[in-house]
Amino acid sequence: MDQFTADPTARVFNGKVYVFPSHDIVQPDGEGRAEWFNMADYHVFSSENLTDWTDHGKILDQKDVPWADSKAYSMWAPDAISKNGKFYLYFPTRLKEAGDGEKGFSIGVAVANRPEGPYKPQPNHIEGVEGIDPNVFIDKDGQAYLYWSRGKIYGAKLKDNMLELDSKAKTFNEIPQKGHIEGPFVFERNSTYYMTYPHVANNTERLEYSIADNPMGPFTHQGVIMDESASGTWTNHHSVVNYDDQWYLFYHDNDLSPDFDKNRSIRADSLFFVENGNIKKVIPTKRGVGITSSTSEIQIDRYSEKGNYGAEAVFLDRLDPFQGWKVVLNKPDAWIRYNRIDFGSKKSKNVKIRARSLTGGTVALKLTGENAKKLAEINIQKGGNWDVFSVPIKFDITAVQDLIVQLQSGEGVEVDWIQFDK
Ligand code: FUB
Repeated sequence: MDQFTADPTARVFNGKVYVFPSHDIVQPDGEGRAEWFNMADYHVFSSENLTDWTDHGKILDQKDVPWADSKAYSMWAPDAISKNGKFYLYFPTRLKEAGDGEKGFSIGVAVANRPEGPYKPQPNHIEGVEGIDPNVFIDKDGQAYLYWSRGKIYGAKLKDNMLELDSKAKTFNEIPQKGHIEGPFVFERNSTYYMTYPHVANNTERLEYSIADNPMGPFTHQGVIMDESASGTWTNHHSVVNYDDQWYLFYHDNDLSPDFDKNRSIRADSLFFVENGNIKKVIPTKRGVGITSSTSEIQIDRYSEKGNYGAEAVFLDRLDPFQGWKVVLNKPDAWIRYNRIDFGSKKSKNVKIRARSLTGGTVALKLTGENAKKLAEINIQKGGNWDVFSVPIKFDITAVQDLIVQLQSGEGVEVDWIQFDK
């Protein structure tokens, strides 16, 4: 919520999730390229609980890459992987004096002793690679593979030093050829190799996958992981990671830049497999992943699901999206559900709600499932200003619960956050 991020690769290192995204910026004055991606550097982020994230700051800048055009602002989608105690950051950028288009791109490696860096770029890019969107997969036998794209997907073995190709590049021609394809991400589960990628089958990129019994294919097209974004954002770019026995899809959309889809924001949602190993389509949510403490300001505008009518999330301030959203409950019965709130073991006494309504209304809070009784009813008094309303809750709640927030009566109630106290 404090910068634009895109193309997230999530990896588990030392028991934590590290996310290596691209870093979109607004075009700097007199530099970069108008109406296009502008990306000068990379940051890395980490989290143990997928709720609280640390930004470890800048780990690589275009001006420090010896072989790159230091003014290209083309530090596109990266990947990172660990081998033999070292951490390798793979990144595409434009070669010195390259022309426009993907042709001028190659892929480089920067090496560190810790996931947080500092990363030292190699003097040259990887010989024999023209393209973008590097992805590295290390198989169970220790063999590493590099995949990348340039309209199609390519792949080759990597040498043990992780810095050079160890085979001729192969073009994966069996992956659908009609419509632009980029951003390969390969992972293995139960001896099946999943080649996942953004593909423009219709208007914008959707996430698809193919499978094989070998990291070098041939791959068979299997299905769609995520449909085209409703926002119209042209790109999507993703990674798949298993953390604490749960699979997650990291991807991006244009949440903080609704009018310009080249200033993107990363997201994550849980991913599930069906019994035959196929991937269940992931429905994007702003709720995302992780557990939210009941005593924090619960941003219910980032809900897991909403009812069919009368509830929407809109910016608190359209001119400053970084302030986040509010939920507007327009009509009686309009509702949203926010999943996985941790109420702990000590009972909550009161609930606070930051809200406002021009005409006034009553908001009901309910739990789901067997506990689906009314937890509280909060009367939001008529008035144009934000206020914090507090009421006692009607019964004891503990443990992790999903919460429903529903307009019981009245119209046009706006809610910023909800917080329980002990
Ligand atoms: O972020 C720049 C480019 O947009 C990436 O390299 C592509 O995968 C797409 O997300």
